[in-house]
Amino acid sequence: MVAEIRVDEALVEEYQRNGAVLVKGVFDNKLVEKVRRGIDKNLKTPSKYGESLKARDGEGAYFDDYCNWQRIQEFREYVFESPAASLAAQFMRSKEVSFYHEHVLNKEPGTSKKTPWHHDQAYYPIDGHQVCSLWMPVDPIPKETCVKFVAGSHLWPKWFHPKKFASENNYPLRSDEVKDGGCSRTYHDVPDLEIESGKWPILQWECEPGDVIVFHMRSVHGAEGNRSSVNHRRVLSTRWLGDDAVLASRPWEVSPPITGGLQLGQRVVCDTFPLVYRRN
Ligand SMILES: O=C(O)CCC(=O)C(=O)O
Repeated sequence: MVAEIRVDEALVEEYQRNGAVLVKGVFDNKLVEKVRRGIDKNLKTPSKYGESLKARDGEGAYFDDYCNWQRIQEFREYVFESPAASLAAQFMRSKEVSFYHEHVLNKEPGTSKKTPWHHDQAYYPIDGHQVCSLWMPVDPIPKETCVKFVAGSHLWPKWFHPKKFASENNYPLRSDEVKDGGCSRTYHDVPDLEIESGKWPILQWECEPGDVIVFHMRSVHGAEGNRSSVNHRRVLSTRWLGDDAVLASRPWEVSPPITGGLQLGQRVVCDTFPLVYRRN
């Protein structure tokens, strides 16, 4: 059973306003240790989706993989027993919460490969506003290595093309979408240069194991590599969907490439995306 946790309403307001918020010390050491074990299993046995990226030969790798919760017990316990789903419900102001997937990210010591600026929701076949991720580090993260967010960007009217992390190129359009003239929504290039020029305020924090960053799936975010010569930067980022999340179409192959057999417009709750939490 999901553990309940009460969140300070001021933090919920901050999330709703900024699209990202740091919540200090929500997970105990036992849970952090469990998730660390799960991540280490995942690193040793990547799935077909796993990739290890390097900006240059001979340096640390940026590993990422996802959708392993069904085979990694520690992740299942985190999803179905920890306070994560209760947290997600309160931040999204949702009555129910389903689990979309988990994402493991590890930047080895001496990794210069960055996380490009992007927002997540365009990668996913999901429309709706009650959609968030919980970014949970299991290593201490100095501020300069932490994921960073463009404050308030989750409320921008624009949607952005997803980018391949490996090449940092936009996702190619599906051939049937090119033929049909694409989907009805216009997707823009992420305004990297304007973000880097300081046009908008950036949110970034120092984090400890036990902390979590809650962010909206349309919050534009990115991160530097890991300059430490000794410390890994291991993170479990879990994706959660609330009452208004429905299956949508995208003009590229969605990532992860799964839709759980749902029809467009259907609420995203099924065996593949299980309902984890319902507020009493
Ligand atoms: O940790 C990072 O560098 C990137 C995280 C990210 O993009 C995500 O969790 O959606």
